[in-house]
Amino acid sequence: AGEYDVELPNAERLVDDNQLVDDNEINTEKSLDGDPSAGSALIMGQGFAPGGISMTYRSVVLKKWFQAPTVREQHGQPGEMGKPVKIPADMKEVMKEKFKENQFNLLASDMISLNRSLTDVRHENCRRKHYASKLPTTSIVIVFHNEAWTTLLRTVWSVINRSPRSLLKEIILVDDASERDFLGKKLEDYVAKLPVRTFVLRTEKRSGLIRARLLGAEHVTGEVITFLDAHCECTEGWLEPLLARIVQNRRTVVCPIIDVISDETFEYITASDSTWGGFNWKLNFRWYRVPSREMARRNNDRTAPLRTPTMAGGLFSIDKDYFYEIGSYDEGMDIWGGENLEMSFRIWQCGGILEIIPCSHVGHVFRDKSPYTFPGGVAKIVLHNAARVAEVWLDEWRDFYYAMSTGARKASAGDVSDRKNLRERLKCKSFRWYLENVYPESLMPLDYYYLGEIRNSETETCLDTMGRKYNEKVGISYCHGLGGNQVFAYTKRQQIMSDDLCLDASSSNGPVNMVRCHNMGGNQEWVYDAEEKWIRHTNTGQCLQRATRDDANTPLLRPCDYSKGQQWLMESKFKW
Ligand code: LR7
Ligand code: MN
Repeated sequence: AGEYDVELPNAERLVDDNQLVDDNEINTEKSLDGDPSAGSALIMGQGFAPGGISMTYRSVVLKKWFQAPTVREQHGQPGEMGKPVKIPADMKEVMKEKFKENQFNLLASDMISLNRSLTDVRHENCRRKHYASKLPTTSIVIVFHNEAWTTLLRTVWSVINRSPRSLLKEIILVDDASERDFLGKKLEDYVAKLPVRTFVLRTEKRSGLIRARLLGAEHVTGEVITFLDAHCECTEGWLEPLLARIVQNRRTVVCPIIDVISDETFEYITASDSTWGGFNWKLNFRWYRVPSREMARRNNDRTAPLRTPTMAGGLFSIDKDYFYEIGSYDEGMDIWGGENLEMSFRIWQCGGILEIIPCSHVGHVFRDKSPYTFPGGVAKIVLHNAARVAEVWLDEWRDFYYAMSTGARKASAGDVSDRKNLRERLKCKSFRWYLENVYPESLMPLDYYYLGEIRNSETETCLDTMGRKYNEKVGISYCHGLGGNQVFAYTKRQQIMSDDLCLDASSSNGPVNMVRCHNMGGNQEWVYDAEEKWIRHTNTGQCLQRATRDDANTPLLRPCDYSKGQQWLMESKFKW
């Protein structure tokens, strides 16, 4: 309808099944506004954390569980209220050295209080919301490998300081074979003194974040498991809306908005509330703008839960029993990567719901590079994990993934029979169902005529993205038959696309550019005439023609003239 030319046959049904309780129905209590410090008692950080934390008892108007401590600003301390830390000029060298340890500014992190204050970043309507009076308890599971002391403990303190104590069952730290002394006994002694039960588990050998989380989950005694990365900061009111959503439907898996803690300055930067999770042909997780279809479903209420096709992976809450019912994690995945998409597809395809809860904000230190080793090689591990996702969940759309690189085609998925059995046992729906109902905007097109190289019949040259980026000209080069930059899909929407780029022309004599696919036809609509072998641009009526001069490696738009240079073959029907 309108923006998307695919039908959403089941979209209505989904809404009916799952909108069990409207937020407004339970949003009847008095506003929280008022004196937040009324009745507050100051408890010190028990001698091991700088600064004071104030525990506020607002029990007159509030439910028992709403005893979230609040953190006061500690004037003069770096980074308070989420502000950026400035490193003095004479410490820049030390800073650079320390950066390498974790791929973030460790010096800055070390300067900030473990209890640093943050601003309340929620939308103001969120602050007025009240949630069900009985919320489940949760255990926090944080896995880490060689994490820095201050980021790890600031994560822990932010949980302690900003979660209603009665909802917080315990904090479980899982050390995935770290090689840093301070993460040994020193850490155990430290957490033993925390005001919330906290303990450290250790994987015997490096097992990767997936299996480390599975170990943590086994020790959870709360009703809900909440996973966090080891370099997060939870903000005011982060937990209640997550748990409240699970109460409404225990098959809902919920993520906070993941705000950005700068890897350079540790500034707390609020992320957009209009992005959701998607993925590209390479099976990389990516943030994309929420389409208006989903905004409309939420009645344009920016505080309403947002159905997301995928999650980033590190920060989410899930009913503990449901976590196991739905197949926890794929134990065949190593170190890092893939598990976030695997779980996202599994949740949706097997009857669950995946949401971002905009009233819940948690910061995360985003880094450019991974700081730790990938035993056996990054590519091998990441491609292995991704292949498992493709094999188990993607059905025929796995071709898009394999088309993108020889590496992907060569990597082994290992034995996936257990996961396929799981999919059978849970009677999960097809990837087609997922594309139709959850993610019609996906870069993997629901319906397509062709996936493969597009060859000029005169010259044995193929359309080629040349690895170029947005808004650059599409190229043409010798057909190598290896996929990658020479793989295009010709879709039912009449796009010629490569991953997130679509061939696009805005004037009748070219050039032909690669522009982000907008799924709205226009300059991105091409008609392939299988008889004449023309690729005709609808808006201009012109035909795609190979480069006329040998040195020009970009195809042109010209009046259709039956010449061989305008004949294109879409024949090598994908088969790698
Ligand atoms: O071998 C390992 N063992 C571990 O315990 C490797 C990692 N880890 C720990 C690590 O110390 C950290 O606490 O696992 C956690 C996640 O690792 P990161 O921080 O290196 O991952 P990331 O933040 O770069 O990556 C995102 O994608 C990952 C895919 O496997 C995981 O799902 C991460 O949890 C996830 N992080 C987030 O979702 C936060 C937002 C990032 C985005 C987008
Ligand atoms: Mn992380």
